Amino acid sequence: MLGLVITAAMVCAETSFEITEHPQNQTVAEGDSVTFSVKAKGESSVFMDMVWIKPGNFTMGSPTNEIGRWPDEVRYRIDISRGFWIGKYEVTQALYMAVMGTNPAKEYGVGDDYPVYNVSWSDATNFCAKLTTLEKEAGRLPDGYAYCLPPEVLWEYACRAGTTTAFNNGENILDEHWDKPCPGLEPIGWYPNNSGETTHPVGQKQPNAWGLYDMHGNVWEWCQDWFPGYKDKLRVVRGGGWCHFARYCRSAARGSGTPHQRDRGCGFRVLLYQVADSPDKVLKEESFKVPLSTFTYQWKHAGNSIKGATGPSYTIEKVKPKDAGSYYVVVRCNGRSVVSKRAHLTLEPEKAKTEDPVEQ
Ligand SMILES: [Ca+2]
Repeated sequence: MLGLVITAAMVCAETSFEITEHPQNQTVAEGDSVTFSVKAKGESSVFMDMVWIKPGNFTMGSPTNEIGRWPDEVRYRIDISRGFWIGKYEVTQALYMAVMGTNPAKEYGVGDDYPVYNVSWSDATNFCAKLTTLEKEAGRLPDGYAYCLPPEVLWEYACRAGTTTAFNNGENILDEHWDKPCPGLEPIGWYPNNSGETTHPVGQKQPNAWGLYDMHGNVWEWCQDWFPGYKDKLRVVRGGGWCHFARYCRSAARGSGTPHQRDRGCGFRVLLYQVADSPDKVLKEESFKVPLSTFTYQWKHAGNSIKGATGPSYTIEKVKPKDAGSYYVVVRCNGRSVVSKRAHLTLEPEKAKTEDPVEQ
């Protein structure tokens, strides 16, 4: 029930905004500079929750007596020397829409707080890059930090949260008939025996000890890595999903997909890390919310997009005759857009040269 409450508070994709000041008509002389500007006001409450994961060490992979294991789950002792932030939830459709302006999910659960799926590894990394850019532009992300997909070693460290069992609640698979219900997985994950063949809103099952939801099941999660032995061909996915039995949902289980494959059962969660040492020490919180309500602008002249004119104002340094005409801007926020009124730029007729001597 706690999960349900948090989910409801977390994702509310109500976006309502309006343009409060439209660009104004202007009349200038050739060679002058002119600026059009717009003001948009509104509210959006799409947030992304990030959780701090402390440095430490753990054993990656599974013990040889774990029921359901595959031979590639070789055990390694791993030291994690630097902490990082990871998404508390899988990236939801509202978050994806807020950043990318589209929602590729259909048929297998559609709604703001459902996890996004039908996204390729490339889509997911593009999301991370764009989110990094937006957050830097908004002044919320210091230099030296970036969003990315989790390397699988960090994914498994965060998933296990100190556990060494098949699932992060201390439970294991007890039945080698892989299609049978798994009581240990039931309270923490959506998998074929309880999913009803669809995804579910994030955060409804119990979190792990570090507060992360849906690390087992719901949607598979893309990781950064190439699948071992398949460099340049397959990327790693982790955690299993609503359409794969309990065996695939174990902490150590590893799946794969081609980088351009879009699958109904695969989404992702983001990781925020320090790319390089940075003088900024802004990010110290144990957890924080990223408000994804950034306005984006695209100015247009005579109906065509003006390259690079993507701010709340647009300046022409030296007006030429070809610049005359109508201007407007398309303002977007969380996938919704509003078009401003048109403003006309008119050139003054050439001034009379009164300073010239009058010829007799
Ligand atoms: Ca998942």
